Amino acid sequence: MFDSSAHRDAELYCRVPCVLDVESTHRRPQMWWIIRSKSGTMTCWPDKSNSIDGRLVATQPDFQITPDQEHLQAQARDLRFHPAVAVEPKSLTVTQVESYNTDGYTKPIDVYSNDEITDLRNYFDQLLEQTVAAGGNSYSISTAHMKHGRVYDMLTNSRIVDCVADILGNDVIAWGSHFFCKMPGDGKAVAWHQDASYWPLSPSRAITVWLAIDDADLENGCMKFIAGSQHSGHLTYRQSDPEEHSVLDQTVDSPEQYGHIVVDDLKAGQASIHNDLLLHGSESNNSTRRRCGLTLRYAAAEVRAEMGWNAKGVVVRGTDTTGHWGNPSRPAQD
Ligand SMILES: O=C(O)CCC(=O)C(=O)O
Repeated sequence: MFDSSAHRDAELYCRVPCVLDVESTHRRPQMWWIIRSKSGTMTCWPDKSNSIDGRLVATQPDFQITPDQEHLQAQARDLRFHPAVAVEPKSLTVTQVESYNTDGYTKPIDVYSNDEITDLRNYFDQLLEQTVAAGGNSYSISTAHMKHGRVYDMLTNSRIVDCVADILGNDVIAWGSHFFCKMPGDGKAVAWHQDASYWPLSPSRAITVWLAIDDADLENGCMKFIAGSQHSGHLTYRQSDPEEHSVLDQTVDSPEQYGHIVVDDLKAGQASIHNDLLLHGSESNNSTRRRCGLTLRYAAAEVRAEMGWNAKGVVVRGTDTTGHWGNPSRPAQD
């Protein structure tokens, strides 16, 4: 028997719990979900499930933050820049849409008031404390909208989705939420990279809203963009060296050959939006102030996701006519 409240559109899936012998890859055998979507796509994801009285009780799928390159390379992906579609944007200004198309990002966007972001910061402080107590760290809170109702609320906030729809069009999927929280002096950087290079998504009609939970500036390691680099396609990268202390594992060298550096400094409650092919990164936090940002990821509904990532996508605007995305409901717990 299988219990799960993880998916609102339960009829979209055929769920088959099974144990696969993956000893050949030197990993423990574990429980997987094999999922068949309405459109017939078969996907498979590892599941951190508990077995209670012989029943499987779903907790959460274990999506990798940096998926296996072999799997990614096996997928035919269309990694070209797709400009914003809105001729008459409703929330962004025409200038902001134009700057997104030219430079690959737009900033700053005022999202939360001082009171609202203070409340959200207090929430995050508690979440971080619980995460660390459970053995995680300040970078490990990922796919958080499938576990925490308050993160789901931020991801689906109509003020944010309105801006996203001005870029991606009327049918929008919200599929990712990951805190990048640099503690003072933790030494962690994010090497220059393109998000699309990590994601099993095609075509590359996906963007990130980077929401500042704390003030972010050069001193505490805010993001930097290479303006216009989204026009250069999928760039050559190498595996990051351990000395780079990067949170992720890809590094694109000599970034300034693709454009000039722009500092993404933001006040808490503000956000920036960047394209999935835009080259970006951040240096370590050498200040005494924390720098936490919540990355909220969106895609146009026409985008196809592999490696089971379609399970994460919430339909936040318009429709998903092919039923590709899982459309998980709001988790009950904060
Ligand atoms: O927060 C950072 O410093 C990096 C975030 C990032 O790489 C991203 O949004 O993809």
